Order: sequence, then structure tokens, then C-alpha cells
Amino acid sequence: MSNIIEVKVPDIGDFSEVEVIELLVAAGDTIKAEQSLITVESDKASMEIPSSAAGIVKSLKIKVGDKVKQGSVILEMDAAQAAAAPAAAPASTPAATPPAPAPSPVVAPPAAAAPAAVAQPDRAPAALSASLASAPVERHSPTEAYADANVPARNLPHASPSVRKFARELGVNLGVVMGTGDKHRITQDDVRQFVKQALATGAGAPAVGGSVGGLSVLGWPKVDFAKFGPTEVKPLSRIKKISGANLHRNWVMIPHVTNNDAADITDLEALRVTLNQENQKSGIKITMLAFLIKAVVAALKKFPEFNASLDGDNLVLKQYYHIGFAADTPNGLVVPVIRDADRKGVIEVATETSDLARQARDGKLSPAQMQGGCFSISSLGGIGGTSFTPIINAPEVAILGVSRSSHAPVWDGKAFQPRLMLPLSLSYDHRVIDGASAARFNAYLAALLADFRRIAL
Ligand code: CAO
Repeated sequence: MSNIIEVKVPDIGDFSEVEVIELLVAAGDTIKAEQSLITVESDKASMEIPSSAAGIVKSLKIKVGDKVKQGSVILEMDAAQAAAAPAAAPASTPAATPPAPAPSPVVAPPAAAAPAAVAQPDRAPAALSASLASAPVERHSPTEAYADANVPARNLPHASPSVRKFARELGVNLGVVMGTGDKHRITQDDVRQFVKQALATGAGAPAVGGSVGGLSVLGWPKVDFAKFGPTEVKPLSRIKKISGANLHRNWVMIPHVTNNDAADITDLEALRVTLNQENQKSGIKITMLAFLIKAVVAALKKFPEFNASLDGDNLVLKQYYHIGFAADTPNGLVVPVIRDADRKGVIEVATETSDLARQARDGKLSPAQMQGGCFSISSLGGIGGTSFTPIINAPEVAILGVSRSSHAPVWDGKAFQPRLMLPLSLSYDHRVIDGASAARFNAYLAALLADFRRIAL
């Protein structure tokens, strides 16, 4: 016998609509009453929404990114099967509304002074890292273990939703963290200290969110800036948090080298200006970025190891040409992708980049529009600079940084000529690409830009 019920968002206090940022359960999961189902976030706080009933999840009715409010259906559940489930929680009335969850700040408040003096968990460092490394990957849902009615109450991790979220993000099993707060409550600093100690032993390689193990570094300096002058705390945007984590991983894990060169774009810029004058009525602006994308495709065809990704000991060589470009938006950096750039003309590429850049600025890009890139271009040419070191957009193996073009005297064998020179900074993954190949790629790209007719060859 089944008894399908809908589990809804309970009263969430002052918030009219909040965004779903995490799904903590999936269809088929056996869940207990009061077990957290989703995490939602407003501009001020994040909170976990508990289940009003026990049972087996039939289907989820929401996804990450949805906006929900009191009464929104989270999922459908077969409540009748709860009793049959092996570790079912004490029965609860399906219709019962769970207690409103207590919001917790998205950004942790500055740690109190206490943790510095706090006793560390009474374990040997090696054991700690082993525990961290063996932190279970919850097969059903990350919260299931915490809600397991078979676990004696005294062993349940006692921590706020924000601390549990923080621990989940770092891959830390709260069951092995010693709480130093009131009644052994686990604080954010307990989690931080636990990770620090595990990393310091060098044995936590794959444990902490898949990050680089063995890095023995100093803790991040904790400074009370207000001591030195007035301050304002502004949470990082969602895009910044996500792109920051990606950039950090890529910078730490990829051995980057940057090759700098310059392309003589005097003739290409003249062509671009002429084309734009001719096409004024069409309203389409042909940009240097569009020419760069086409030139990059031609260079990728000549140097296929740049159109590749590392997969263990193998190099996956791609036979398609999807080119990403960094777009600066009010909320941070995003990289939309021009698909099959080899099959598109300069005008089509220019139209598409301007469309995607607009959508990026309006925050309207879908995840699919940012996926599948083979190679990225980061153009700061419209802003300034003479060179920079772009960070490779993993799993790609190279990225082209473009700075502002300027006139420079170039020796033509008889005299110096004023030429418009475009700086090209090519960062490459040295595990895949040798310095000589990178220099050849960049020189070839510069030659294409200097005489765009070569693209047709
Ligand atoms: N040198 C000199 N001038 C340049 C140039 C270059 N390399 N590239 C563009 N310009 C000029 C253009 O001629 C144009 O000038 P006008 O307005 O007088 O015509 C102006 O800069 C704007 O150029 P554009 O409309 O062609 O736009 P763009 O191609 O430069 O930029 C985009 C589009 C989406 C790349 C840009 O808006 C952007 O977001 N850039 C920042 C990317 C970024 O943040 N990278 C860093 C990532 S790593 O942290």
C-alpha cells in the first residue's frame, strides 16, 4: 500500500521567496522526519528545509536555482513505506508542518577569539587525516547519516545548518569533528581547525573537496581590520564564489606558463573599420574578438594538442571547435561558449558574441551556454594593459589573453614603421604543451592576424 503525500516548504519567516541552492535528497531516498531536504538562500541567509514526514522520495518537484516560498511543493513521498524502511525515524504525522528552520548567515561571522585557545580533538594527526580521507560519500543523501535514528543521540553531530553546509563543502564528516561549543556544539572554527590539522599532516590528499593534498601552508591571516579604520563587509556574489573556487583549483593544480607575443593588426584593424562602415545599417558590429576567434580556430587546427583535455595518462583530442570567451559582468566573470566556431563566419561569430555578452551581463546565460568549451579567450583589449597571465579554464589546456593594441615602431628592414600591435598572452598547461609548441602556436596566430587571408589556406 502506498500513501503518496506532498512535502511542502513550511513557514520560512520573513522571506517571501528564496532560491534553492542545494538538493540534499534524490528520488528513491529513504528519509526521516526532520531530515533536511533542501538548502535555500536569501540575500541575507541560508537555511535547510526539513521534511515534515518520513518515507521514500518518489519525485523531486524543484531543482537548484528555483525560487520557492511557503507552500511550494518540494517533493512527493510515499509515506506508507516509511514504516517498512530499515532505519525509519519515529513516526510523524505527514501533514504536520515542521518547525520553521532557523536562518543562518551565508557568510560566517568572524570567528570568536576562543578557537585559538581551543583544545584540538583528542586524536593523532594521522588518524584525523585518515578519518577525513574516509569521510563517507553519502550514497543516498548528505543529511541521511545525521538523521539516522539508529545513531545514538549523543553521537549526532550537533551543528547549525551553516556549519553543516560548510562541512559538506569541504567534504568533512562532522561525525569525526569534536565540537568545542556549548554542549559540544560544532562551530565553524572547529571544522576549519580540523581541516587545517588534516592538511598539515600531508595525508589528506583527496579528502578536502578533491583539493591538492600535502600542501602545508600557513593559516589565512585573521585580522580585525576595524582596528585600523572603518570597514564594510560585503558577501561575494554567487558567481564570484563559484568562479573563485574554479580559478583557485586551476591555478594550484595546473603548471601554467605564459608565452607573450604581439601581432601586427594594422591591416586587420583597417579591414574591420571598413567593414563596420559598410555594414553600419545592419547594426552588427564586427569586433576584434570575432576575428580572434576565427584565427584561434585555424591555429587549433594546425596545433591539435591545444584543442585537447588531459584524462589521466591520455590526451583527449577534440574534433570540434567550441571557443569560450571571458565576459565581465556586474556579478563577476563568466565564460560563454561559441559552438562550432569553425562553421561560422566572422559576422555570425560577432553577432553571437555580442548576444552572449549581453545575456551574460543580464545574468541570463544558461549553464549549457557555458559548457563544452575547447579553448578560451580573455580579451581585456577594450580596457587596457600590455600583457597578463590568464588562468587556464580546466579541463582546457590553454587560454589566450589579449591586451590593448597600440602603435609601436616596427623595423621593416630599412626603417621603423608605425604599426598597430596587439599583445597576445598564451597560458598553457606545461604537462601537455611544450614551450616550443606554445611559441609556435602564438607566432602562427600572430601571422594569421597580420595577414588574415592566410586563414583561407
Ligand atoms: N585593443 C584596443 N582596443 C580594443 C581591443 C584591443 N585589443 N579590443 C577591443 N577594443 C576596443 C574596441 O575597438 C571598442 O572600441 P570602440 O567602442 O571605440 O569601438 C571597445 O574596445 C570595446 O570593444 P568591443 O565592443 O569589441 O568589445 P570587446 O570585444 O573588447 O569585449 C567582451 C567584449 C565580452 C570580451 C568584453 O565586454 C569583456 O567582458 N571583457 C572583459 C573580459 C575579462 O574580464 N577578462 C578577464 C578574465 S581573467 O580575469
